[in-house]
Amino acid sequence: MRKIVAIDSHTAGEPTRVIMSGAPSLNGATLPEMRDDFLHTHTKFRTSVINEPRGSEIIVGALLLPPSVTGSTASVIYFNNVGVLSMCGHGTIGLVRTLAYTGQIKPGLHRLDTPAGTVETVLHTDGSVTVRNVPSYRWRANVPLTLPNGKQVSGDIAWGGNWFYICHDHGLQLHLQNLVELQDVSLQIRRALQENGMTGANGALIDHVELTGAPNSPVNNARNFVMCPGGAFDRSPCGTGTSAKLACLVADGKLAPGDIWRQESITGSVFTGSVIYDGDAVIPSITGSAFITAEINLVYEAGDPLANGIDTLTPMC
Ligand code: PYC
Repeated sequence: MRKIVAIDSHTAGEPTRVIMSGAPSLNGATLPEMRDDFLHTHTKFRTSVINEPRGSEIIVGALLLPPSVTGSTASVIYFNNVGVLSMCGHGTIGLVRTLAYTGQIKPGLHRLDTPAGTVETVLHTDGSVTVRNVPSYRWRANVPLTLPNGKQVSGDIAWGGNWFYICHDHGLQLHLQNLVELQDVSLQIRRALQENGMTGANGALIDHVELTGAPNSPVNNARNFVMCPGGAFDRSPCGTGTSAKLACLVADGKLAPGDIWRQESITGSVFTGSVIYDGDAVIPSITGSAFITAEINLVYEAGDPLANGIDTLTPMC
């Protein structure tokens, strides 16, 4: 009987599962090489942790590894139901909170190495966490797209640690009552991006879609709905998505260093964001809170036909 020990948390509603023991050891001299080894060689481990019946497609997993850069606390590879993420904002807040919960870190500055680069995090004394993300930028502005259903939309293509198509003119109210329509239009956008060969820099796949709109609360600046690569929507405002949005606001002259941006999610939870410049680069900081939800032993009994998780993406028959 195999066991994997994990700690679950949620950051603004979006779950993170940090693997504490039972992870495979990875080959590779660099973090991107280890990420590739994890992606290509350890699919069953990934789906056994994330997919039903032990998980769900909304969970982001975090695999902790020794630091890659001197001075960092750890390296981390984020993963989900379809693969790996270069970076994950809500996951980083959840990971920092988890390391504090287990007594491995105290309030203060902690660097974490991710495949997208090293991020600086600050665990505040009230338990909230600020993530100074990787340099973020808008790659293309106002890119028009015709969806498979004939609808026309436009949006910005931007990097915030993952690639996003950020769409303003989707025509939908950003409310959970519209979930089916929001999911449908996001998935149509993703299909149209692929069918039209639209990518991020260096041909990178745009695997996140962010629909933006007015906030529900007057104290916030905007609301979003973020469709993640595996077809689940982000319950939080999405750390990398908010970073990509901040980069677009800077490019439009609508946000400057010193300004605070309050980003509301489709569930009403909030991240605050700000930017600094590092030369020409825009470095976003995202602040939010995470809460521990479970300390778990994932148990895999011999003979369990679903030990590797249900593959919800491939029809069984
Ligand atoms: O917070 O960056 C994020 C994120 C990416 C996918 C889900 N959450």
